[in-house]
Amino acid sequence: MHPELRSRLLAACGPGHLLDDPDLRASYETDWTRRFTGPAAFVARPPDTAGVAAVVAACREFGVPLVPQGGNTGLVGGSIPRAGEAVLSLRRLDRIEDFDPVAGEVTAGAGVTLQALQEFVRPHGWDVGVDLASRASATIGGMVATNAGGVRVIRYGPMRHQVIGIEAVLADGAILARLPGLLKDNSGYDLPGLLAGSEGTLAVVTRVRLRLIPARPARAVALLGLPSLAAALELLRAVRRQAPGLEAAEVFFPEGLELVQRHAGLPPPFPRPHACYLLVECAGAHDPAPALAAALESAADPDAALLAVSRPERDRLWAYRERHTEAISAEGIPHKLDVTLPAARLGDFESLVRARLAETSPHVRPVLFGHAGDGNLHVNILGADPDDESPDDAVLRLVASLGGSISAEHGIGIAKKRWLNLTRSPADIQAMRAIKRALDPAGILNPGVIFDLEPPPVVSS
Ligand code: 2HG
Ligand code: ZN
Repeated sequence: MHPELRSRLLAACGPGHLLDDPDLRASYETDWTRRFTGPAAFVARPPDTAGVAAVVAACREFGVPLVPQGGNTGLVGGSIPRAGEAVLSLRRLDRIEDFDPVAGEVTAGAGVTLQALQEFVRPHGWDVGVDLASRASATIGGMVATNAGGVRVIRYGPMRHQVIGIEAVLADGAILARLPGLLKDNSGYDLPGLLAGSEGTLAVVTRVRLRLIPARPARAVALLGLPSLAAALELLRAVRRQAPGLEAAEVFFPEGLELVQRHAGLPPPFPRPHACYLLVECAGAHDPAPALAAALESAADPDAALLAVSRPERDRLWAYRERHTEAISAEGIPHKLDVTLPAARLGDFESLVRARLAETSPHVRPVLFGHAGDGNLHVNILGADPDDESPDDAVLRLVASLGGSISAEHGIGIAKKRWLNLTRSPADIQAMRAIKRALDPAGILNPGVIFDLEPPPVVSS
């Protein structure tokens, strides 16, 4: 490393926070799935926004591209170096500030974990609108940068909907500050909205002002075994109409349940197996259990229906769904696809995708689960070589042909950029490239994520 770059980085990060020893870099160089891995030139861990700005400015001057990284829970290779870029870790920006318990707003540094923020606001009667299984490691900055979804989108929307202000470092080291944020603000382009979901390619998110949701202490969770996804979706329609405060509507299937039982040591939830499992959660100020039980009464088989109200019982039911990701990972290195379908096509998609994979890649094992209420299924594929993209290709082409999107919540990263043109038009991609060129002309922020600056050869649709 050039001595001047080293001294500027050391001044920005402080002693012990510029890591170039391979052992110290290792945990920043491989993603959670273990599918994406690459050597970093170094890892810079600045303590605050000024430090981030100084790192970005120095790296830009010396032509070192940067990969911003939060809790490293991404699943699409978007926060892992690919060609010797440096990792810019935001984890030390972990301050929670300016909590307004009257308005229900808070400012979180990019490195605050979701769980730390939940634990901070909940005793005051507030909660974070987004929740996800990796809450102990996922950071608020990464969740905004990827527009994370999770299990409450059906009620509160994804991360972008929670953001009312943002502070971010631009590619030239300038600090863009839209803090503290206003609930209504139509004074020009919505920059926080643009940066949410930009996957670290336009700016480095350093602080975020979030609107909170009222904590809803009265909760009820139901887990149901059903004969098909179509039956689960039909029951969900009834729950939506009749049960107040639906917060989550999740599905999984026997292949995922078997992995969860085996790797997490959980007992079967019901005396006999079912083709599809639906988990719903309702929450409000008053006990939602009676209305939820009434909504389920006519449709659910009493031997395949569990209702939980107390926290430990609810957690016990949620474990069947939340532990899918770790159980799949314990079985092998999956290809992870994360797709949305128009609501009316979701039921067809489940059977079509299994048939398509059986035909095109008979050696792979698909594991499906996801957020039924959002039309979002996670298609995990076990048994495929890490570099064999043919099963991914088969699934994503099917999604495109049914009018869906190739990414519902995990983003494009590097894993899916080959297929971006299947569901985004040439005009869309051209506009995104123009924004990237305007904000990061030297291409130092997360190069090669979402798309390459020079158009790659296209996949014919
Ligand atoms: C979830 O819904 C996450 O649990 C992870 O989005 C999905 O592991 C996956 O594919
Ligand atoms: Zn998900």
